[in-house]
Amino acid sequence: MKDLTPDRASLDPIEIASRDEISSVQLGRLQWSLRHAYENVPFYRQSFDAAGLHPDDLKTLCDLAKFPFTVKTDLRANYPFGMFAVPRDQIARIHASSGTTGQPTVVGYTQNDLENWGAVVARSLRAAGLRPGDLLHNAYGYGLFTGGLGIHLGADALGLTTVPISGGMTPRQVRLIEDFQPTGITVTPSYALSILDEYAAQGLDPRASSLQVGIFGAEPWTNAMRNEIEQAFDMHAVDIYGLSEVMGPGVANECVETKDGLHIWEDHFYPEVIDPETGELVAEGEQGELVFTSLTKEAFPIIRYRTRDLTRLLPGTARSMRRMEKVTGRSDDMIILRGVNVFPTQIEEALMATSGLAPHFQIELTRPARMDQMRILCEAADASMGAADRERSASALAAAIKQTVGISVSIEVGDVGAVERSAGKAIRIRDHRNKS
Ligand code: DLL
Repeated sequence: MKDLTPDRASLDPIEIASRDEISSVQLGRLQWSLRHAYENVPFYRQSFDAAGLHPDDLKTLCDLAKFPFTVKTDLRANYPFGMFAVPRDQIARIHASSGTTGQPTVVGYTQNDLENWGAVVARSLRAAGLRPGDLLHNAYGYGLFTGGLGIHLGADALGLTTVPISGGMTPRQVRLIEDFQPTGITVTPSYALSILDEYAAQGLDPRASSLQVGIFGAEPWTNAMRNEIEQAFDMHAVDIYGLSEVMGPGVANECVETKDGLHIWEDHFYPEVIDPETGELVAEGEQGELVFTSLTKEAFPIIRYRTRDLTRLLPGTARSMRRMEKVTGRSDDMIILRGVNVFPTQIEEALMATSGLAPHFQIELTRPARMDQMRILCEAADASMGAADRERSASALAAAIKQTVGISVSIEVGDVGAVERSAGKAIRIRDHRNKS
């Protein structure tokens, strides 16, 4: 793999500034952001007032911990535009979550917000090793989802040539990668695997492709999956994180030279990690739920938003800004199986370590005789695999899960294509427990 480390001179000075400089920028911006939210969004005025707090009470960064949290239901209760801090006619763009689990969450951006978003995504793409003039195959979905258009903004800001292909039509994805010769690809890790399958289906060698780096996010993925993708394509695989409520993609990104967790662009997003049970800040470096406060957003300031994502904060390495460890999963996706906490990423790790199986999987939960059961549907690595080999791989995977996670599960090794594919975020869990 080619060394893609960006020149130090090409970085934004703040990325490598001293911690004191970063904290001083954060404090000024945080005071502005709290005041802006309080003065322009009735929800924040009520929630601060109810807690007996005023934006002036924030004298140091640590004072933020006194302020109340914001959660997804607060955003839903203010559907559609109640959380906006500027008049609707100053909103340049609206995005929204799909709303499959209820009222969609609507977010808005002013023209300045779009510029800042472009700047942090450009920073992310540069950290991943892309430079002006590179060609980018952007296979995140375009539309209300922030992935496609968010990456696009950053690619424009960095000066890339963007192919806005969006998700889906997998044979065409492969054809255009082969014809246009991109340096980078932006896509969910699960859809990258579908593109990989399509390479095999077309009899093409992915290692011979022009791709030098893939920038994967929008869903949890493990270091085991990173190895799998890097080997398969002979390219770097780096992690990009973000969420619509805070901005979209580009809240944090891994650096290609270290791949040791994601640097949070702390001059725009202030991170905290809390104990999800008590809401208290955890000790430095401990795992917990990630909470974000926006520092520069005009249209949709967000104060102490509980992401539900579980991670820990680590000191800076390739940049001065702090890192977040690869997200283990969302607290919503944590399965409690007969008293044991299980994340789909743990199943992914065990699957990757088992030979004879493709990297696709889905977890099915049922409750036949009032006992929770987990079944993992996965696939034979190749169509010619016979019943005995499948049986062997299934037993090996069940044993690995028993050993690493501590639960007994049943495994079904289906044919190639048996696991449902998605062109965006994979659906990892099918929970039938209330129906069985
Ligand atoms: O998924 C934004 C995005 C687009 C990020 C493209 C990266 C690339 P939402 O649809 O609002 O926004 O979903 C946000 O996805 O709270 C996490 O649970 C999960 N997520 C996003 N990035 C990662 C990642 C976009 N790198 C939710 N690792 C977040 C693990 C991630 N989970």
